[in-house]
Amino acid sequence: DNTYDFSAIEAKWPAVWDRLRAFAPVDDGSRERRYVLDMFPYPSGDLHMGHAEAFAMGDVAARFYRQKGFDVLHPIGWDSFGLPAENAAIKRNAHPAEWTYANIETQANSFRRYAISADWDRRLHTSDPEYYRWTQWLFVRFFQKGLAYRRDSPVNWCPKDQTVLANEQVINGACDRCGTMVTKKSLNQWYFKITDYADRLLDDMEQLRGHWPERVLAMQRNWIGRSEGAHVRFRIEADGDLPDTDVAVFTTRPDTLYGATFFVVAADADLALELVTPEHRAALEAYREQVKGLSEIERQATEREKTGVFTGRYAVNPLNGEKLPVWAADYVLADYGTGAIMAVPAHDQRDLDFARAFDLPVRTVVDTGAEDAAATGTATTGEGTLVNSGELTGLDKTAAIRRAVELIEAQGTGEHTINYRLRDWLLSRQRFWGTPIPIIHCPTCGEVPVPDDQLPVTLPEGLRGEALAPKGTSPLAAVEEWVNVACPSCGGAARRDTDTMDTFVDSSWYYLRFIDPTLDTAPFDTEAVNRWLPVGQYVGGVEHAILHLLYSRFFTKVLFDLGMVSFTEPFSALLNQGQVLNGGKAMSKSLGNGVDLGEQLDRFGVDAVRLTMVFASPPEDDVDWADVSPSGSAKFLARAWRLGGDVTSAVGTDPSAGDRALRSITHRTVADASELMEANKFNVVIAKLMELVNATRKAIDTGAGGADPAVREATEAVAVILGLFAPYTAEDLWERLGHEATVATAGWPVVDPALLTQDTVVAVVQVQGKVRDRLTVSPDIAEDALRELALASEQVQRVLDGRDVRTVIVRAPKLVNIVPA
Ligand code: ANZ
Ligand code: ZN
Repeated sequence: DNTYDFSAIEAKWPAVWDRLRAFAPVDDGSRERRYVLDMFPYPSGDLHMGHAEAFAMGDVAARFYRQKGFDVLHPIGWDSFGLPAENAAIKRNAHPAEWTYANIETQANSFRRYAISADWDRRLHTSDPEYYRWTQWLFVRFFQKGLAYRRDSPVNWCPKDQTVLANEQVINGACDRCGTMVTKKSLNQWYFKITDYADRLLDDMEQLRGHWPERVLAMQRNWIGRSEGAHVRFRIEADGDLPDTDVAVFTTRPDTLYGATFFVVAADADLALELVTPEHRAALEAYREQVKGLSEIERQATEREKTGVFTGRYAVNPLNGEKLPVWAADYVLADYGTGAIMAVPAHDQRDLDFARAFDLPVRTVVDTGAEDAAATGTATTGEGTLVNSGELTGLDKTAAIRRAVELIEAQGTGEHTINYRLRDWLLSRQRFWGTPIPIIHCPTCGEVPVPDDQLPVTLPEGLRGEALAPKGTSPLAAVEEWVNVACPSCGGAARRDTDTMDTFVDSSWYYLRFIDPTLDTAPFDTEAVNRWLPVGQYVGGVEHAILHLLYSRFFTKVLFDLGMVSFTEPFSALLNQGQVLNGGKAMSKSLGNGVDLGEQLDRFGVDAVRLTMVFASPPEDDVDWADVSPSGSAKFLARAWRLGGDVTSAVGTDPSAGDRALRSITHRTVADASELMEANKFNVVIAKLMELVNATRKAIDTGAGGADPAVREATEAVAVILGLFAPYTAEDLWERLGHEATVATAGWPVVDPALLTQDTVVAVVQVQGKVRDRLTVSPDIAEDALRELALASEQVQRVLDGRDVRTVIVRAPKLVNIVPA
């Protein structure tokens, strides 16, 4: 039967792949290892079009390296803790596990249907006690190393979700999940000391350059935000009962010290309250109330009108002894630098705006050639020569920075320093569906880690529905019999920590656990992990460009320091796939432009959808589903599959006697496809494959037919390359060619360099001046041969429609023009 029926093919092969365990690595050292990983999914329902794209890209890469002879590890698992499960449970009076594991089953089935070439034996879920036991174990290691600590601090608080949010979960002052405006609240929270690793997180990006998208590296760099500058201590003069005190500022421009005309402390910092004189206290307190409701982003917005209050105090400039009024304002942030600045309005726009709002002096100290800030309202920030600056006068900016630092260091009033925007990682969550923090609070011994042999600390049973609703304290705190325990150290009455971990902790090490998710003596085996990692190709969305990647990089470095892994970067190469749009817009409920993946698969078949995803654009670009043609893909697949029915030579026939032009195209395609795959140009590979299918079809119809061994060679190459994108069709084609399963490990065709030397050219075939066909031919094709090929063309025959030919003009190898009678 020569009818392509995708449903029949889809029904046939999964069982065979399972039986063969076709996608499990052998890990015996006989082949080079390659770890290809997609960012694991969150079980939020069934798979959607976004998953279909991302996982197609990762799978294409995994299948390619398998064909190239690598021992490929391509695992799949689920990031299965988190808020959506909890919210669903509250709504349905259920347990989060019910929703979570049901969704995982649904997704797993869809992944199987989608023919992801995963090693299913390595499946993991971060919400399994067998997994989170080791998340807890790792937390304890971090704690023992001084990298996990608690502190009281104002945190971003979502009043609706009743939970603490990390800075990055606050988008324009609102909660990133519910949109409620975020406020501040003081809580005792757990942090990871990621700031200790700021320099290494920056420096090690050198290893990633060229292998990660440049924009992701830039985002990481900005997030870490390293600034070089100085701490300069200003003496705040005594006032009445208030004694004098030193307050340091962080500045990147110590060269501008002579241009400082006032001094600002963050209004919300305790320091502001300490400094303020009794006379100005009431005004400050009122102002602080006003500041409370503002997000960090709003406070830093440059276009916002500057506000602030005078504290009544004066700071003394250590270089020139000048007295500067001390203000409290919201444009200075409490938790950046020292929370205090020297204001240099001539050369800093925010300071200038503030000076103009409160009529403070503006003094130019760097002559940049531009007009004075006082006159224009625009601060001058460029290079220039120092003026009005004592011993700095006459120096250029760079030299003046160096000299100013020398002067304050000599005085003992300051020093060179490096400041980071990066903050420690707040990991406490007052929610249920997460990894419990394995710490016991003992009134005598303090914070005591749960001993390793008592891990995991499992989530308490019996909580479901309403009991999980956010209250500001963790739902775990309500389960007294769970909370009250004996101190592991002194045996006295103690209490468990009731917070759970940010789910980013779970996902910071899952790629290590995939090496052996059943191991019950350690989170992973160091030797095995060192064999497989770093991940050779990581695939995922740019939405994870900062946090997940930064946290995973941090974890890897800590594990390196603990001697548990031998590498310092977890992901050697990163591919950010684009989004799937519909009508040029992201799919969304409100736009009503969602496309249901299951429905597309039913209609066009898995292979057609996969092929369409990959063919639509380079993997990094968005795919607009309104612009693509899954039915066109299905037609192509049928065309490729039908070649199998026409090949009549036996398996293993020596191709060397076959048609040289076709052989040349085959070998050229295989060679190009290999290079293009390594450069992640998957869509171009498909375009080349389409040409090869056309050339093969033409050879069957016009050459020696299906008996030509070159036709078999070409069709086998089609099956192998097609297998990267359309595994069902390729497998079936392979069987039609007389082979046994599976084409997935048949091996990449060997290229004969002798066949590459002869390039091909495209000959255009016209009928009465109109282009009707294009033929891929040898550049030294004879005029006769080209004439015959052109006349044999299906398209030409269709246009001629039985008419006689009057003249044929041949300009080999590029052009044929046919004029009918
Ligand atoms: C004096 C000065 C003069 C400054 C000048 C800049 C230009 P980056 O590069 O982002 O690190 N600053 C310091 N701490 C601050 C805080 N907590 N809130 C708001 N602004 C703060 O920025 C460093 C500069 O930002 C510092 O250098 C300081 O202003 C300000 F012509 O000091 B500068
Ligand atoms: Zn104790």
